Amino acid sequence: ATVQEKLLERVFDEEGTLTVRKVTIVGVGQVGMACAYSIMQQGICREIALVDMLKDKLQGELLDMQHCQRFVKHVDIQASTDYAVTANSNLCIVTAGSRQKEGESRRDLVQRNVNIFKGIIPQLVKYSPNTILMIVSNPVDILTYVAWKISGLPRERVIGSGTNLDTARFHFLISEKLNVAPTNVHGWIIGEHGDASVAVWSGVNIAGVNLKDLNPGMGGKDDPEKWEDIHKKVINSAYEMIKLKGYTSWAIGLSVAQMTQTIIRNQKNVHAISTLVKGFHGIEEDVFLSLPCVLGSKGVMYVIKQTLDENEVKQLQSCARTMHEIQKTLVF
Ligand code: 6V0
Repeated sequence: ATVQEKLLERVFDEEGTLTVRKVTIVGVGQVGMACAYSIMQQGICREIALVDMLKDKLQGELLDMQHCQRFVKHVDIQASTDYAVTANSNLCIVTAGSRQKEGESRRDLVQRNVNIFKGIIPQLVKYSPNTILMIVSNPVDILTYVAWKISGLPRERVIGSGTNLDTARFHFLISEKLNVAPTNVHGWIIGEHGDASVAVWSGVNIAGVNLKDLNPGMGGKDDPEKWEDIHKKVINSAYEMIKLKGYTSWAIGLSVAQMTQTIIRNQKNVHAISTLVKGFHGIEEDVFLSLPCVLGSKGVMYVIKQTLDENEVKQLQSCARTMHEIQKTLVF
């Protein structure tokens, strides 16, 4: 008998008896591993499956994650280039693909990453037909649309990480200017993750005090306090980090982990995520952009009908038209 047989008396066969909470992450680069690490560290699920096409990198990351297990709430980690490892995932997070080089915009990556998605998305759906897909690869809004089309999944189960991260950056910068903690800053960045994002200045508040009531010029060109610079910094932050450290990782990892927790635990928190926005704020195109959404274990439960001012609506509509034009040029 083996040591295991001498030590342990089997009471029942555990195969198939548990409802396992499982998350797959495709792409084990800087972003994928920051997501995996944050999700593991926070004990959000029971199983994590990692997929990439780089076998050695996968194996190295697997070992490193396994050696973490002594320090965290135990999570089973698997890694493979074969998508069979992802079977029965509740959530599949896609971070695979090219990232921006210095001077490139997110939109410059589009056809390259669409080609990669053609290989990935059908495999994920084949092994986990009931999964929610969360797209992180850029340009995230367009790729979420592409994933929705390729997957054939209902709209509520295909989301993009969207402006949840931009919103967190916004809260941080406002918190610095006011000397109030970021968690107590309320306000939203919606629309495109990236250059055309919309800051909803009309709703920014601390403890219910609307900041625009205190400074009606807030967010506009004629504001002596130049609050608009905060939104510019949010837009430029990825470019700045790419110039300084080559990529961005930790904050997107935590942003994805926060939304993963909402989904896995059916928490109904509101996040700014990329969802099908046709019909909202006068948008007529089949495009994905971020709006505040109530998330649960089946995906997007509700879209919040935010009160926006005329200028904010105009910006959203114009962004939707641009997205639609780009989508028309894509081959998939
Ligand atoms: P990276 O470090 O180059 O990692 C990308 C990974 O994808 C690599 O390990 C590749 O081997 C893998 N990969 C490529 N093609 C495939 C394929 N066909 N199948 C499986 N794996 C594949 O890039 P990084 O992790 O920095 O960025 C990944 C993506 O996330 C990029 O598109 C970024 O632009 C995007 N980001 C999105 C953010 C967001 O807020 N939505 C934030 C940061 C980066």
